[in-house]
Amino acid sequence: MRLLITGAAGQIGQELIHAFHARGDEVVAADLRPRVAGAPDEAAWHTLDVTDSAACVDLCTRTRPDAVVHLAAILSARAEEERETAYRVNEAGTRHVLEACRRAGVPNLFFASSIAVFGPGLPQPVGDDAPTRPTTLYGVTKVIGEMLGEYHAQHCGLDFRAIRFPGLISDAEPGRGTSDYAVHMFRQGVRTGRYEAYCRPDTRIPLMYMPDAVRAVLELIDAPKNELRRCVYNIAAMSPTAQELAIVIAARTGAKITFKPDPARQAILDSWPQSLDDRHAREDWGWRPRYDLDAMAKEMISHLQSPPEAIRVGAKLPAA
Ligand code: AKB
Repeated sequence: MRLLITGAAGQIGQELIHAFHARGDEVVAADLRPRVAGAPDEAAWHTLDVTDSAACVDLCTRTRPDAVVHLAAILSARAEEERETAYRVNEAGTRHVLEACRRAGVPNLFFASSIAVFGPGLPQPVGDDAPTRPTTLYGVTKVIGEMLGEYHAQHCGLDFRAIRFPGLISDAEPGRGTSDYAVHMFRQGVRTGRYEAYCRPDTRIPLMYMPDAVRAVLELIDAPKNELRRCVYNIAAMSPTAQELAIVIAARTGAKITFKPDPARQAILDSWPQSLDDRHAREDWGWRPRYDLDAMAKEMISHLQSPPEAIRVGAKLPAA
């Protein structure tokens, strides 16, 4: 299978390139940013600005992928500070990539959605069909992406599939999302022995370790179409409070993690679900997370404490 990944240099993209490559898929990586260190030599790297609709059509037409994996996006904290960029990349960019698929005859598109499609006040855990009334611009653009994808599925014959990702944890530098506090707790906790989190200790949002997220993408892309009852799926793994996460990290590293809430970022976190109901993903394509909080902490910390040339995060998955 040939896959074109937009936003390939981002937190998820970097890991997906390896995962697709490891199972023998051909990867066409596209990003505004230069080729990431460690990307397999075989992964062709293209400069792509998704705000340029002609460039999207041109790349899809030239590379003729079997599927596009559309990850390019401005994350939540940055989107509030750079609204114009968020409109162009998240809303127009997704529209351009969908239209490029239609015009180039690309039959499949995977879209990275987010827990951010949901807003405050929902009964927990939040199910797939809960109302999507986000209070962040990032969330609004993710809802638009989901709806545009479903429109293309209904009217243009596109096989559109999407996952609403929790806050993702990996050792890569996060890209100005609001769930980043969880990543920084690990990175700073291991590297400097201290971290001041910008949220309250009782903050609770859904989190997931990157190897589970990567496997979910592969499993949903591979799932037989006739077994999928919907295009867009919640997936869940764990929902610790920030304090619970800090305790687990401190117990393993001795790091001193403190809390100084930033009102703007706290408001975003408070608007998101505390936990997700992912029963449709479990029923339709057999989704199951493999990492709980302890398994994630053990592996993340050992990985961050290893020299850079050591194995990649999640290279060894625990048994199902
Ligand atoms: C963010 O914090 O913006 C993202 C997300 C939850 O989608 N990690």
